[in-house]
Amino acid sequence: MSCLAYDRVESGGSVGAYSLRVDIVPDTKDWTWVLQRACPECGLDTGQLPREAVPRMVRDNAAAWKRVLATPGVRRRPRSDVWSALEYACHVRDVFRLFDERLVLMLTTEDALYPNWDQDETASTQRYAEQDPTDVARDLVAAADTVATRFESVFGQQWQRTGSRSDGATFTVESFARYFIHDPVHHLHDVTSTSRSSTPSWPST
Ligand code: NI
Ligand SMILES: [Zn+2]
Repeated sequence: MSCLAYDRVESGGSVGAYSLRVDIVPDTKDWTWVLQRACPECGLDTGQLPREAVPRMVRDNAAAWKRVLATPGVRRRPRSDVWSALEYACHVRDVFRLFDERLVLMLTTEDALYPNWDQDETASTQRYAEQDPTDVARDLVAAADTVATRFESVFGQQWQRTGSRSDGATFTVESFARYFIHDPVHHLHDVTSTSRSSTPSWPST
């Protein structure tokens, strides 16, 4: 599975305001382009979002995941190489936690450098597929509330504080907020889109 939060370092050039890598390889796909244009899959256009909308979007998204996790079949993978709804939900919960940690780092240190996170390794070592959907729903909602509250606390010049990934992609708190919200929105689309049974919308690795 590939995802915007993936940040293993690979060779790549940097162009443009967000250090977009253009010579991407499949398993290190860089999703910073979601800051530049609407996503053709989930439809979210992060550039059109008021930054103040992010906390409410996070909470709405978490509420939707809670509904998804209460339906039958959440452990079923549509294909062997596509995550189940449960696995996606675990990932989204961990994205909420990870981005809250990164936001704290940006708010408390100058030019923060994010520690690496390997989402596929996490999915494997944390045994996403074996987790309990009720526990995951509870923890996902709690993690969403934490990061939403953190974004609500951001004010004034804090929006311009910066952080960087190890691949050189650099964010302000504002672009980080836009970049962040695409991930849970996109994954909710992944698991609720009607085409899911036949066409995985997310590249696998
Ligand atoms: Ni993701
Ligand atoms: Zn998307």
